[in-house]
Amino acid sequence: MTPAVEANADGLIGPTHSYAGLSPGNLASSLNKGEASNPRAAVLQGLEKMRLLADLGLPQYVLPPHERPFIPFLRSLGFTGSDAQVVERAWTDAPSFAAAACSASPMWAANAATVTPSADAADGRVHFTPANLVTNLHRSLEHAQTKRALDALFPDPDRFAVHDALPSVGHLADEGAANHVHLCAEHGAPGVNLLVWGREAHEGWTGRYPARQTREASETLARRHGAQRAVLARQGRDAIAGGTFHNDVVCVGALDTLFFHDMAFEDRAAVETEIRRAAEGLFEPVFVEVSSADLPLADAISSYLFNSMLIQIPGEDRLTLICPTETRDNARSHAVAESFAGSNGPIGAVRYVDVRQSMRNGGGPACLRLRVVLTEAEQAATNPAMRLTPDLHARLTAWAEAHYRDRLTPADLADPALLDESRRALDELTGILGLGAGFYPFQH
Ligand code: SUG
Repeated sequence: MTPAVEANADGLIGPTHSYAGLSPGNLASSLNKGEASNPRAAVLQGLEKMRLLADLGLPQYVLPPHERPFIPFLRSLGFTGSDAQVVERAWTDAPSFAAAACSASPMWAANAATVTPSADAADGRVHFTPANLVTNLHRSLEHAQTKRALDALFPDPDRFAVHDALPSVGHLADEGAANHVHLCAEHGAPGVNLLVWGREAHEGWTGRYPARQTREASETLARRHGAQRAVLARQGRDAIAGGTFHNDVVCVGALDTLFFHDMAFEDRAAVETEIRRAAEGLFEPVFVEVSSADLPLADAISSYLFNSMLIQIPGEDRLTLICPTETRDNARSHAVAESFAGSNGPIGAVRYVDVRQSMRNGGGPACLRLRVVLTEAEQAATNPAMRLTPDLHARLTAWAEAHYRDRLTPADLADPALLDESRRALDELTGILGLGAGFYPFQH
């Protein structure tokens, strides 16, 4: 076995971060629709979280925001004229499409791609498939630019395979790593790939809210990546109806530990049995389940206890849970989280981070990061300009303070000045992250 560490690549929050209510089934998105956002506070909160993880000793990378408003999409809808006219006409004739074209949703990097570590891939490379995110219009616009970003961060084809997204059809609806958990004895060791889906491709889905991942999409990802020891599990139908739009809202895993709410899976006992069977001879899985009696689903969703980062801090034996401050503010969630510190179970410590701007759109600490297990040689093959150092953190902070607004209402998204501001910011960012001119379509 080649030793490895778990790196995080976080989505840098973009200048159009807003509350447009674009995601049915994501309760926070619906609840906060129309509120004013603070894009500057949002990006700084994200950067603080990245800095904390880097300071704890985990490699931390930055994935750049996408260009928004996304003019090529609006032009594809038949809007013509100058870019400013395209924006104006779209807001007049098709406001919901215009709002989708403005979303800063690529910040939630857990949905950027599904990742298979090299130890689990048949060809020994790290595999990435950007998620097609077809269930929501605003998110379906992400995958081509996400692939460019992953190509920039993981440029060596001998070590990394960055695939295209699955075909953009509902039958293969895919939401990326938010529905994938990798379990193993230690990073770098072969493990079990748990792939969680919400409906079947041809199922007549009658759920209250959309199920965003199909079984066939999960199967295709495993096949394409040559992912060994894949276990497929159905999300709990009642969990989706209660607002669990991704499995990572009620479940997180790291190393040998799966931490989840008792409503996460349709057939919990079968999931445990299959994981145990797949892990045979490799490790003994540890299941940490929280009951609905201790934490009703509604509390789990509003406080995002499970949308935490479960990490191994170098040198520490037990895992650390990085929760949003909302977990601390919810008495029941807080009690569950604090009970770990006093136990001798696999989770030994809890820390809280402020990502409130993102949380109001249903994005917790775990949503903001894509986990990638990397060996030393794989780390060396990543793009060093995209790795967070104290210097890059300082430069990005100054950059955000210079370019981002501190207040944005959904109505402000129609302001033609926002397009220019965002482009100026992203132009400068391509220089800071060494991405090269032409990284964004507007630079062509
Ligand atoms: O896809 N919210 C995102 C939140 C994604 C969270 N990611 C994970 N759980 N991994 C979503 O629903 C809301 C945007 C708005 O309403 O303006 C949004 O897209």
